[in-house]
Amino acid sequence: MGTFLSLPSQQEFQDLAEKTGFSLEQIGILHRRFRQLSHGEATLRREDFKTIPDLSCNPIRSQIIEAFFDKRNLQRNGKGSVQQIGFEDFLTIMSYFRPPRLHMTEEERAGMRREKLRFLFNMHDTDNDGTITLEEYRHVVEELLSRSGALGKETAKAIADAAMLEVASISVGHMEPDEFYEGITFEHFLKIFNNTEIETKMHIRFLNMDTTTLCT
Ligand SMILES: [Ca+2]
Repeated sequence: MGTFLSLPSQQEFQDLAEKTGFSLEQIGILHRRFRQLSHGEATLRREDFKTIPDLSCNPIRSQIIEAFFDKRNLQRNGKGSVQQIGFEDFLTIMSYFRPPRLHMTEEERAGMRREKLRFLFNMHDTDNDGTITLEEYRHVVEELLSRSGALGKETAKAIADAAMLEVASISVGHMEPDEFYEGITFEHFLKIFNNTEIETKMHIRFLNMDTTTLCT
């Protein structure tokens, strides 16, 4: 038996709001969601995420679940992952999916954007070495495409390779034919998403408590 999850005090609610940028009301909703997922216990494990209907339809579900346990995203020291997360950890991860507030300064918006991109980057850089290699990238593309069922593994591989080549040319400019592209660094990653308004696009249908949702 784990520890039972208690309702945070008013003061704890305030502190969490300040730390994560969520409103008190949002924290209340997320707390209920957390409690539902953990079955009333104080921590969440990977298995608990497997019951989320919206997530079960997501082709990159295993990467999303892993992201919740990734020390880099939890802003803890060291690399690797943890076995279970508490409510504050949960809020920390959920805050990466928060849309930008109205009246944000340019600087705040840029900071938020960078954090979100860092989160996405970590999701792809599965071995924590600071580079998204062709192998890692291919893995994601294959998972995304395998859902459609129409494409074979070889085709998915070819699409990933072609996309990576394009990424390489955006990141480093002209490459000689014998030059080897080692992979996407975070700086490259920022360049690639330069024209994408990621801060409004990155969200997750995660608050949906409806358990009747079916995969489409
Ligand atoms: Ca890597």
